[in-house]
Amino acid sequence: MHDTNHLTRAEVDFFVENGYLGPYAAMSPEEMAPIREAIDANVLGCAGPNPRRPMQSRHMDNGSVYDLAAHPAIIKRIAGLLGPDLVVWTTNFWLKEPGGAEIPWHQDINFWPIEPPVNISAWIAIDDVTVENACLRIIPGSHRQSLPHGRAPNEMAIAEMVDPAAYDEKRAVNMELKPGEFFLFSERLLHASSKNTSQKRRLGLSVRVTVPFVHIFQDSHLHPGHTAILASGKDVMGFNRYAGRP
Ligand SMILES: O=C(O)CCC(=O)C(=O)O
Repeated sequence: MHDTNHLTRAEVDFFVENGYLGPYAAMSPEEMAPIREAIDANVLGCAGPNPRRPMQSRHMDNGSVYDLAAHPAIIKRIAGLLGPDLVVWTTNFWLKEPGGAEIPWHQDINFWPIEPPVNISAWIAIDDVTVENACLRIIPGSHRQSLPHGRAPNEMAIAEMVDPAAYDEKRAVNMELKPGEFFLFSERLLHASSKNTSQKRRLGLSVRVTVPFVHIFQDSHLHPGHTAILASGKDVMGFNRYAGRP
């Protein structure tokens, strides 16, 4: 039987060439609606496992977030790129209320506590995400090069960015997504999002997936007690700490 969650050779080639893939639907907007309600009630505005960053690691304390992070529509597709043994090493909500700040162009690996740098992220739309409420923007093919990052202006939502002379913003693609849709992207794909100038909130969840031979600097760089998810297959390396559904 054909499993629609596995990738075709053409999809694999597209990812290798462009550094991203999708969008795909993990679920319908109707199926996402009760999950959004649970996230609004039990995640946003509530303390989480990381005392410094309440939007991070909510797969550790919330079953709905764990289920999104380990969703077969995501994990099976990533298995088509990284193989069957897969580790969700972190999750992060990205909430942009009306007026929410710009996220400048960056490559995630510049910021991350993993070695070696192997990762595919899934960005899942919890809300309806359009150009109007500051969807993610990406530059196809930008993952083939690691770019230096410098200080970003204070009004931006992250502290470091790539020099605008290093890329051509005219090549940017807007990743508009319905609730429940997601796309995949490499740890080096250049991406950004504008200030939210609309009156509509924009909420998404990033799910970061790696493989068992990668060391995650859990206690020292994420937060004490951090646990990852062994989302598929097995870990014969034993470098990292896992927990099941909360
Ligand atoms: O949601 C955003 O605007 C930024 C997300 C992002 O930088 C990421 O998922 O790596």
